[in-house]
Amino acid sequence: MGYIRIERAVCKGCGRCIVACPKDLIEFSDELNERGYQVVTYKGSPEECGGCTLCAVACPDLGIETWNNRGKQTFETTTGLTEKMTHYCPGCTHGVVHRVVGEVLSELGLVGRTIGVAPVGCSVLAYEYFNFDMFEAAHGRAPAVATGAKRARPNTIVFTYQGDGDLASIGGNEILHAANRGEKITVIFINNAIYGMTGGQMAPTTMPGQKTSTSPFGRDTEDTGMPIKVCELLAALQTPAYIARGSAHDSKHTVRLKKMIKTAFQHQAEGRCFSFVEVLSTCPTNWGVSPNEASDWVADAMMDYFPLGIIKEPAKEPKPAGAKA
Ligand SMILES: Cc1ncc(C[n+]2csc(CCOP(=O)(O)OP(=O)(O)O)c2C)c(N)n1
Repeated sequence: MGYIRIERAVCKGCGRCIVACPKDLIEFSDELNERGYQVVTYKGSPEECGGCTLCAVACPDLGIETWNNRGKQTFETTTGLTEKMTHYCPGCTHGVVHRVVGEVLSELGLVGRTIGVAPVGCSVLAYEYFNFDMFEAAHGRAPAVATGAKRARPNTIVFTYQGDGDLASIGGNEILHAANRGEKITVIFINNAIYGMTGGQMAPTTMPGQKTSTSPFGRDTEDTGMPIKVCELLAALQTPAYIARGSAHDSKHTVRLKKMIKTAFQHQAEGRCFSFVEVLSTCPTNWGVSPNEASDWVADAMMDYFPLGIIKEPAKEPKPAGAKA
């Protein structure tokens, strides 16, 4: 029989796992945990869960492990992250992206060789959560710090983790030039359409009409222009090797996102320059909606304007004559 284990202590009651379960086997319990969150609980009979992992993939808080019908563990916590509980709000997908980056580097066997650069923004404490050597950069300056680290230690894997205020606003020039120089680094860009840490101000990626604390009547594109599509902007440069956009708003998209992040790090591990993955992410607190409404908003409002997929990749090498198609 399949099995899921829900870690009560870390559950923030966001309810993303409830929506993710294809068999509707998870619900809110009546209990609050030690931190005051209403925790979720398994409501099915033991044999109903097949251990499909979708609940665990949706969880931003490393709160769920799963086993399949043969008793094999299908989802376990990655060694790419520390065991520290994050400070993120319930349903914030920073936690999901942290986990995916940790899983990828762990699966590629690169944990011991990796240096991360944390930004200023909600993920300012990322150095507490990633199990790699980490730098903290000044706001927007992560690509410069990463450039120095990679050039000084070419055999390491260096990545930056940056929000849209950090990367596309104050750090807009930094990222453009790091990409154009072809720095052999990987950039993980969290696009949650807002400045999260400072109270929900408008970001360069805020959607037309989106209400924020500095655009209370909705973003007016007559005054502020259209949201910046950073992937497409960087893809116009000749140098970068790999540019992709994924989303962490639900489990299915997170599985695809993981492939993109893996490819990005593989390019760096194989010596190719500059790989970049943008992640459409949620900020339920500053958007003023529930975690699951936030996920729906990514799908309904953001994904049309910010299309998902591989935006730029190296040309495939031609197959040698006589090789099988
Ligand atoms: C030089 C400088 N300017 C401004 C700030 C204030 N500040 C801190 S975080 C932030 C924006 C964070 O938004 P984002 O990068 O989108 O990340 P999020 O918090 O949404 O994850 C700003 C403007 C700062 N810390 N330093």
